[in-house]
Amino acid sequence: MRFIPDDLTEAKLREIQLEGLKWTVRHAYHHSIYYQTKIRDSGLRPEDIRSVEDLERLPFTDKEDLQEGYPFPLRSVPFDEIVRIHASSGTTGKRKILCYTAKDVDLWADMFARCYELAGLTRQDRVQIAVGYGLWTAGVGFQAGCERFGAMALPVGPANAEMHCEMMVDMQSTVFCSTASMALLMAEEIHKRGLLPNIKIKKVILGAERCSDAMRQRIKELMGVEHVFDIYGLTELYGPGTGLDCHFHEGIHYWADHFIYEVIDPVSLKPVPSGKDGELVVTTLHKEGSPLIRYRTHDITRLLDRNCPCGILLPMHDRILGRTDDMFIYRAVNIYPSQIEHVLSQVEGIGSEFQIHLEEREGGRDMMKICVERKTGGRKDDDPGLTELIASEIRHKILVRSNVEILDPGSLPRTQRKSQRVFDHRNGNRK
Ligand code: DLL
Repeated sequence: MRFIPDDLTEAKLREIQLEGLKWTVRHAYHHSIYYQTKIRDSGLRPEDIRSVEDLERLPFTDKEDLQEGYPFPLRSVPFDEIVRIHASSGTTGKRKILCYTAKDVDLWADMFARCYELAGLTRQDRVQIAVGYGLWTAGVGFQAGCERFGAMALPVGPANAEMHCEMMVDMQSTVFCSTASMALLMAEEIHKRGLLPNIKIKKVILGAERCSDAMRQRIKELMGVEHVFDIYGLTELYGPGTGLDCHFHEGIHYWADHFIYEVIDPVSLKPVPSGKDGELVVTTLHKEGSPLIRYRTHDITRLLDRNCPCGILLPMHDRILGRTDDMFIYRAVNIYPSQIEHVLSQVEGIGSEFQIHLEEREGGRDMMKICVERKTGGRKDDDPGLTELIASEIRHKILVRSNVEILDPGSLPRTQRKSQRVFDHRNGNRK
């Protein structure tokens, strides 16, 4: 192992976490007015942090805190130590801007290199990077990690399918990195063009959005790849590369020697035990530019309390199951898109793409329409049966009525970015 530590023990990890936590609280308190005020208001001083358990006494940080301090929220170093900024678009309000010191950028590349190592790459691999460059952390994250690891980076970025196909064939790329939506788009394109015999992609690394099992399976089949790896990350926490599932695909290993993950109940804000779903909260241990103290990601997952057969001592969390702010209310029922996705993924005869449309009918009654595609090669005559089956499954498993529309394969939009699943056309979108 070159990047993944192989000498970690639980005791050593706890020692690293305690030192890192103490350092982060001291650093943030003494260099950021924002953090100083927040920590002081909670009645704490940095010296009060004596064990990892004291983390729970610290106040949370949330996305609003990043907007209030715009344009340099959470900044904890002088400007002359900042070598780069990144931003995530954010659907409402101002962008979230995060600053990085030279050490942050360096550490992020090391962490990302662990992902490539965990995915079993070698320096012979050719890594085609199909995510966006620029203010978004994605492109530069995948690239810096690849260069640090020592494989060949092909920084194609979010180019069109034509260009990606050409590069795959000419450069004989072996690894493809993108969002889940882009990987599906490319897999279908390769299939349509009959390019499978001419390409050498063996591994796909995807993230930035949820990817259903059905979607993963389709990508595997159409691209002829051995493994599809799930990579997690968010702008606030460096960017992509904060964890990846190994080839056993039992969960996402994360770098607990660089950050502490807690999972909390988003209502009571109390930590939930391992294995139970909740909102992921992150505290960094070595981040200088914009450290995070109990930052609420709003991503839903669970910590996994088991050892992975791969033998790596870094702990795991489950795939991201959704976001607390993805939830919508339909006829007084709280629904996450991932619940609909789960029902759909168990229905034979349909594709992996779907859209949920919420409409307000005359008389004020809400209606939910679920659009899905017939499986490639499926028969139109089967549509009425499929419609009935899906509506009935939704009724039984989610306890709501819905209309289902079966579309021709490939008719829902494929995007190079993150796919939008829910379209709420109702007045004042009920959340
Ligand atoms: O999406 C960073 C990234 C780029 C990760 C490319 C992986 C690959 P943001 O734009 O700040 O950063 O969005 C972060 O995306 O809070 C999750 O809701 C979602 N997300 C990221 N990775 C995954 C994943 C990047 N593997 C937000 N599965 C996060 C599900 C994911 N959702």
